Amino acid sequence: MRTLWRNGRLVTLAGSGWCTIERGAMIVDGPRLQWIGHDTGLPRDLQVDAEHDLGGALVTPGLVDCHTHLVYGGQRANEFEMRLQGATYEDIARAGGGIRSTVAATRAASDETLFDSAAARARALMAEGVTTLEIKSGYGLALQHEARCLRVARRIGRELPVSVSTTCLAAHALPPEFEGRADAYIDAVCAWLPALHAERLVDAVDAFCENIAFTPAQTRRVFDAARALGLPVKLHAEQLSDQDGAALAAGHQALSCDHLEWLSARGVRAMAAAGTVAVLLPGAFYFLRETKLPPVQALRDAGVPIAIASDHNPGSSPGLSLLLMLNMACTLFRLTPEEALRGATVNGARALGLADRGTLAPGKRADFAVWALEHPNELAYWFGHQPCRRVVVAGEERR
Ligand code: DI6
Ligand code: FE
Repeated sequence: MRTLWRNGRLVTLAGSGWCTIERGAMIVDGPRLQWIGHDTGLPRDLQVDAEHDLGGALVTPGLVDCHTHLVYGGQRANEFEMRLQGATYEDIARAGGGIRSTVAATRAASDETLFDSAAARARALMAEGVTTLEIKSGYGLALQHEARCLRVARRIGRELPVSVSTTCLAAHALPPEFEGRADAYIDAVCAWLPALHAERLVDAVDAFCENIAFTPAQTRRVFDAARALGLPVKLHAEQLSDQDGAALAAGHQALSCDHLEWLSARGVRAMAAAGTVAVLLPGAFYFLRETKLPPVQALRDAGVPIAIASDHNPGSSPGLSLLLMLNMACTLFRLTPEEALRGATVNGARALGLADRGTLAPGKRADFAVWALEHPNELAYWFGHQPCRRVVVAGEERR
């Protein structure tokens, strides 16, 4: 099936700057972009099965949300209220709430409930032009429950018109049955990975390296187990304190380090040397009322690619709008609108190890969004506004 899309304002992001083609056309062959250029440059003898006039509308690559915790039971509005009364995120976690309370609700939920709630969240993200979505486990914390959550994530990718990458985050928190035995829990996580990998449930392995979670030494063991299976790693690093996690992750050729408010100059250098993407998560920064900003200028100076994601989760970022994250990346972290859009397209894809998407160029996946906007800087400008009009995933228009 060959389709022609013509008369669009195409923001390709394929070079430096926005790379806009006015009155642009794309020839889509099956799931891929075959040709992109000016309408006037289309081959004269072109034969296509279908043709769409975009009416001058703005088109960008489909959005990539490269960090979500979409599969979980329950919600934590009670903890939001506790924090409003003065408790901190760390206090609540140390008292057995936080991630552990979501683990209890997730274990108690049926597969169907987990799927239905996660699919509804995925649809909310997709409505704003998301065509690729990463989904982490990390609220099961037992082999059977981590596997269940990863199967739900895979099912979302099968049943919804969105491409899903899965990440095993079994090293997210210590489950109650391992209280006081964190090293034994890490042994267990390392032992689960081969089975999860054999079932093809894992595209990458993540961990939470933090004083309320796992130490760098424990994180290293999880990474060694992942790399032994050939799985790429990523890390929740330097969110609440500097654990030197980014340098550890970069030493394992991590695809990304995520959060990074407390990232040191040493961490920046290590990430630059390894080509690791910095995934900034303004939703969690905002919702936890953090004040320490990630070192954006140091990342730019070192040439570390910056991605932006929703970090959707019930504890620190219960939001379902990637466009709001673009706005917050600009207002809170002072990214430019172009950096923000690159963060949710080409650099988000890179954080997932996906080189086949994130720009509009021949050979890339035909994933794109059509917007009721004049200029791409508006994607980071409006908030609480839904300007996405059409979405194409792997060449097929989403209905
Ligand atoms: N950092 C986060 O922001 C999420 N996980 C993590 O390691 C929060 C998870 C939660 O509070 O449920
Ligand atoms: Fe997270």
